[in-house]
Amino acid sequence: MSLLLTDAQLAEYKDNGYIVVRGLLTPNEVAETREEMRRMIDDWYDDFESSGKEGPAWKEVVQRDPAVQRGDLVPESRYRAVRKLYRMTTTSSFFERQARHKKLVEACQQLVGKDIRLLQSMALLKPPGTAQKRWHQDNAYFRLTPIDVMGCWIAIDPAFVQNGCMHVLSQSHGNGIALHRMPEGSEGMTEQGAVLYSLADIPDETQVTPLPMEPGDALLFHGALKHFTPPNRSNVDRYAVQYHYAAAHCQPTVCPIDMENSVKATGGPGDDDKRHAAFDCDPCVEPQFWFFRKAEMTVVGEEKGGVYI
Ligand SMILES: O=C(O)CCC(=O)C(=O)O
Repeated sequence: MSLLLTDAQLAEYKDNGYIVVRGLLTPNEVAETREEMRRMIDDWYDDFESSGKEGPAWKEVVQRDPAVQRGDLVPESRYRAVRKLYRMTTTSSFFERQARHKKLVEACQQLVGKDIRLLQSMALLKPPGTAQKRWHQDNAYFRLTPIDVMGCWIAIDPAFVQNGCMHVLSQSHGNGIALHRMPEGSEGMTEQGAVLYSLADIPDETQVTPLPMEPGDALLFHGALKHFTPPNRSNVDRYAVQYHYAAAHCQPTVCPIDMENSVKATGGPGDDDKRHAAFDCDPCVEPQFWFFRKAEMTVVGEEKGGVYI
């Protein structure tokens, strides 16, 4: 295995809970990523316009802004109607290959262990006007132990403070998972419940580090690092892709159903029937499920032509 990360970077990750790797993706790979995101959105719209239905699979992969869905907001383009693509590796061979990208996999192996699972993939489009992503620790959603869990957030557009770049609380990864809850006055576990579920105590602004990044730069961060992104107050998009990996030896500490109940208990009435329908796992049978979802894939094998197969 080649070593992408130097000893100094490994020490920095250990101390601070994150590192930024400049130019992890080449300009060509960045351009292909943007194209694939747009291709998926185009396919979704073609399907939607001909059938009039979102369809269950598409609804999960292509997540439109709720205001657009309600008809309260008319976006200037179909791309700006979409806030997030989710679990893209399940329908896109491009993203399935990208999640196995040699540099990505080898960096993750250096940080969390040789056998890794991809917990989830997402593309965060954050068009102008998009709200903040609240302060949180990613393992609050996964609840895996040990926290050999990490995120890899890759800028596809230039990311800066005004358009909502990543902000971290350096060295906040050492004390486990702090209390997360639904914000006061939120309406329980609606479709946005998982988005609203966030840290009860917001870090002091003066301690926070904004991380402006150029296209292709990657933020590798520990699953317990506190982080957030502010609203996009600019007039430009802020595309990013994000992969979460965990070492195969990680185990869930909370049964997903109990987890679900504790989220509900901190957040209002919820909608039992709707939430129940979101479960597709039996945690007692398949312990690698996180929260209420299954890991997307196991990354094993050998590197061939720049990807792990
Ligand atoms: O890209 C963003 O705005 C937020 C990403 C993030 O922190 C997350 O999805 O956990």
